[in-house]
Amino acid sequence: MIRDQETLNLLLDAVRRFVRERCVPAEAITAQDDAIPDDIVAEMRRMGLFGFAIPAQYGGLGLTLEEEVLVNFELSQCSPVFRSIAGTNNGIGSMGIVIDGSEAQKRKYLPRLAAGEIIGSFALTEPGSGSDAGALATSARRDGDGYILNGSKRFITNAPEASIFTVMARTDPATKDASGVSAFIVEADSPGLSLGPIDKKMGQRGGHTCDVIFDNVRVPADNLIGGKEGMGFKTAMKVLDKARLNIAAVCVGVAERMLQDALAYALQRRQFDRPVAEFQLVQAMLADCRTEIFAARSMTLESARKHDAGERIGLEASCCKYYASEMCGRVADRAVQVHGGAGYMADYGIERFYRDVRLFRIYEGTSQIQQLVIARHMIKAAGG
Ligand code: COS
Repeated sequence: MIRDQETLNLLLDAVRRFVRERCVPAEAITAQDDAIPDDIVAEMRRMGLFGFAIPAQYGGLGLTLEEEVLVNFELSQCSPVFRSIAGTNNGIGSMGIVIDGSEAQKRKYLPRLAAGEIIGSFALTEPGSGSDAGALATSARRDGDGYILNGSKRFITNAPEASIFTVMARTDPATKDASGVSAFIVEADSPGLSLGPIDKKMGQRGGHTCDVIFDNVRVPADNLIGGKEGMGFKTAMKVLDKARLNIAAVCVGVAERMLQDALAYALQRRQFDRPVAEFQLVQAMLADCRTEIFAARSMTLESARKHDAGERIGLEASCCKYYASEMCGRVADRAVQVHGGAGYMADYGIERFYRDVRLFRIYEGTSQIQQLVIARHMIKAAGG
């Protein structure tokens, strides 16, 4: 749903300019230093980009999902780490509180997340549980007016920068599945909470992940999301439904950028006395990219509209995340191919995108988990 086209157009124009003028020129230095320049992060804060998905009454821009997806199409037409630094505040690092948090939790944390004063992070994955998220082992034992958390979380995006974590932990030790899991807001400076070294990754330099370790970390009962035990896995899944649609939007944005780079190169690079764009085998690769991006863009927008109309989009979010991330991988591969030898060389930047986008098929649910979710929806709807 688009509420005010004119205001939205102003925002999209501002994001487009910011990406073209500020982020694209800083891509190489960000990858080289493994850090986004501070002035770019500060500008993102000023533009409200840390809280565009957070409701307006808590200091965010309060975009609808369709508007959010449109912003992500634009914001992702550069190295994906620029979106990623604000991505957790708009998504998995805040949405548990937005969707299931109490009024007091919302008032306490959301305004600072929306302003980008603090970074929020989502701690679900563990050394022993990834795809089987419901089997997590981090424990939260009730102790007086609080809980004591023990365990560790793995590959946590923005953990080194985070001030708060949404942590899924098991409050019912008698269970081994999703039913005994609760979600907590845990402040990063809580005694007993420590971070592992920053992970060395294939790509996405400038964005950081690491382990988060809980050693008898005391969390006040007020920080149990929604105030009810046993709801944490469902909170996590609801957060992921929305997050997966946004990852699809990110895939569309990055793919669009890679295609623009491939087309520009094909028009400028000459072989056999003509631009390589004139060769039909190169044209086929460009056309396949354009067609697949169009498809992913359309399905993402349609699903966002469905969500804004009040319908559940678990099935659609998985379809979009699955298709768009696989599409993005194919576009990256073709974009490298169109660049020929230059595609393999770091100076041209396309090989960096090729490495960066590999993550999309893995995080926030692998392609195989999306397939499983899609099929389960189909079987359930058929009464199976
Ligand atoms: N919204 C609301 N509730 C949901 C839900 C959703 N999208 N998905 C599942 N639930 C509910 C189910 O309805 C079920 O509730 P009941 O017991 O009351 O019926 C409960 O949650 C457990 O669901 P389910 O039995 O389907 O859980 P499974 O353990 O079989 O796990 C998968 C389901 C595999 C889909 C889940 O673990 C998953 O998404 N794994 C991937 C995790 C992931 O994306 N990790 C990435 C890292 S986080 S960035």
